[in-house]
Amino acid sequence: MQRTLFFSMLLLSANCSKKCNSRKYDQDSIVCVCNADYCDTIDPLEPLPKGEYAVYTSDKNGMRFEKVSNRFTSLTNQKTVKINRNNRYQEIIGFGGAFTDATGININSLNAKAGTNLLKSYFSKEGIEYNMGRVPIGGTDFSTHGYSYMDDNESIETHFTVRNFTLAKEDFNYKIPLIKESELILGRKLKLFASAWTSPKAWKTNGKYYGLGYLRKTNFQDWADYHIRFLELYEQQGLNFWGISTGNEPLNYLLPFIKIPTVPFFWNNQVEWINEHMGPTLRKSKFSETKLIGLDDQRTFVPLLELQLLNNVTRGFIDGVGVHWYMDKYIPNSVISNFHRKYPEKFMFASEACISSEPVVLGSWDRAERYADNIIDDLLNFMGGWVDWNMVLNVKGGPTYINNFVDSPILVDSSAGEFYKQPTFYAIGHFSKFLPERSIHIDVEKQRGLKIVAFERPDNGTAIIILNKKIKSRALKLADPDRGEIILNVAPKSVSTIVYW
Ligand SMILES: *[C@@H]1O[C@H](CO)[C@@H](O)[C@H](O)[C@H]1NC(C)=O
Ligand SMILES: *[C@@H]1O[C@H](CO)[C@@H](O)[C@H](O)[C@H]1NC(C)=O
Ligand SMILES: CC(=O)N[C@H]1CO[C@H](CO)[C@@H](O)[C@@H]1O
Ligand SMILES: CC(=O)N[C@H]1CO[C@H](CO)[C@@H](O)[C@@H]1O
Repeated sequence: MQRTLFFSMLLLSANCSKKCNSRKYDQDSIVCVCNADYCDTIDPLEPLPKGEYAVYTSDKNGMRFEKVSNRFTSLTNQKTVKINRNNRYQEIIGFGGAFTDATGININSLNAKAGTNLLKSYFSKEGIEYNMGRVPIGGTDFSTHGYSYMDDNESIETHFTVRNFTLAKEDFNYKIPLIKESELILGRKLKLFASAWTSPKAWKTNGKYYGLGYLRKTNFQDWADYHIRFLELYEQQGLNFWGISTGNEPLNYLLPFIKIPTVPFFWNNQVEWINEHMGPTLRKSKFSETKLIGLDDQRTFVPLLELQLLNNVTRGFIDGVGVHWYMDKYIPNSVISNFHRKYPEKFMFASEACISSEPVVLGSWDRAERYADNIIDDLLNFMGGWVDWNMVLNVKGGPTYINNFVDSPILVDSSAGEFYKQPTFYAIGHFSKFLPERSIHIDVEKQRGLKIVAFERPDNGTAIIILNKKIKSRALKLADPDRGEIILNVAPKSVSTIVYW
């Protein structure tokens, strides 16, 4: 081996991983087709000997995590892009997706072996190693009908009671078993966080799951108790939550045509609910360590969150912030970096993202670029993670009972017994696989025409992710003063991850 190394600087990896079974539809790139018998894998990541690095590349032309190993060359005085691990920023919280009803329904529509291949793609060491999962508290728009956990008796009982609160069949069919299987595949607990879409209808002034119907003040405490009961019943199933949010997109009602189930809150009444109900109830419960995640809504509304945190009691209860990506192109990154400067003690992460308002397409590299671009922007601006929306949908982008069809990194065609790993799956994988929890963002010099972000891993490895949106390849020299130089040709229209120890 040493001799080979001596004669050839280029080491091609021992090829045990299974290649992408690619298929081209009408888009600019491909999907990787999986079924019960076959699914592409990545070799588990092992620390490399000092002096070596590996580059994994996915691109528009169809490379998927293609690995090339090489050796550092000695430092020169030539123009290089410098890595500086003395400048250290935020820690990684994690990467993941949501265990919606739609996710579960689609996984269950495959046979067990194919379903396991799918979960392995997300959670195993041969997959992209998600460590986080978002769990809706009750139904969302990606359910087959609207529901809460106290529907049956809402006309006779308008306050929370333990006896009248029951988990839904969806929890037992689509969420709990799949979360457990995912944890088995991951080999440890997932970092789960819960978000509620809607309360029981009877607690809202319009009697509906959606629209401009406020939560009645007389039900504010019920709504807090309802959240705690959810945590208790999931704990009885062996599932514990790292975090719980103050509610999914409470400002959805501002868009009058949207029928997404919502508990509308304006910033000031949400402060009252947090300070007098949710905050104290959570902290006094056995789940006092569970993180309370504020906002759980668009970047647009970060200024409203700042208004909330002017209140010291609220500031004391809110541990961190979940941000949704849907309006990001209209709101500059400085909104989140400024928030970090004002509230450095609050962690931040992207708690929801997906390609929405456009039909599902199979194999769009453009969408992969949108994912990678946004993830890098977030990581460069103090965010500690990125959690996708539905982990799995059908090829129409559902089921969704309000016909809010969207795209997903994995789509299932159950009639063919297949699922398709979209370019977006690999885009997020270039981060999730290589940036374990507690990796620390370090400095790397900006490069015109490229997006680049670097991290030091908890095992002292270094991971650098590069997005090239240009149609030309790009020669690049990276200098790590502790290691040497990396000479690289960044493929056109690609995402690459460089790792070394
Ligand atoms: C909040 O705390 C800060 C710092 O301790 C203090 O200066 C400020 O007066 C407090 N504000 C309120 C509303 O209590
Ligand atoms: C990483 O480096 C630090 C400082 O050099 C050392 O103390 C620590 O043991 C290393 N950790 C691992 C996992 O190698
Ligand atoms: C079916 C059921 O458990 N109903 C209960 C709802 O809560 C009220 C008040 O605690 C009880 O009286 C009902 O029996
Ligand atoms: C879900 C639930 O608690 N349903 C109950 C509603 O109330 C009726 C009548 O008291 C019960 O029979 C249901 O079990």
